[in-house]
Amino acid sequence: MTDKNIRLTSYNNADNLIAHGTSLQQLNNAMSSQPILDDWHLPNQLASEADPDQQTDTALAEPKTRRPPMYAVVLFNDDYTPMEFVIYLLKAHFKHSHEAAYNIMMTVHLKGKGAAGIFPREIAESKAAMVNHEARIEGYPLLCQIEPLGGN
Ligand code: TYC
Repeated sequence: MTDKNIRLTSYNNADNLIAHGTSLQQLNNAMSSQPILDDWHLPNQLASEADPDQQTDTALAEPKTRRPPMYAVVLFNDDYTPMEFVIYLLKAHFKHSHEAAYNIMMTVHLKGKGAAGIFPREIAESKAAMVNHEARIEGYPLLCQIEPLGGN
């Protein structure tokens, strides 16, 4: 691993991270403004910044498909919702493994907020509504909101 492979990222370019297949854990790291390691398989340079002589036809072509604007479904910490219930929600609504759910819950618990998943707007809205509804039914104050990723 060389210096060239290490890039600092911030929450503001989260859309760029997601577009390049970056994981939820990396988004959560970026959300708390921590440096992360990017995937060294990916180019370190945007096509638009590359030397024009080196650009390929593929890099210059218009993308044939458009990606929808993406939204993070964000959980907020509170002092009353049980940890086990948050882990249950992350497994049931976002299909996380027990370990991933535990890690996301602890991120929220320790840092105040954390992303449960990343989806197009309507799916993100529906997941947040279901999580809030289920929490209210159980009598817990858990708050779940959606946040546009950078570039929306
Ligand atoms: N802080 C809560 C507790 O200590 C746990 C918790 C985690 C609550 C995540 C909400 O979104 C949340 N029981």
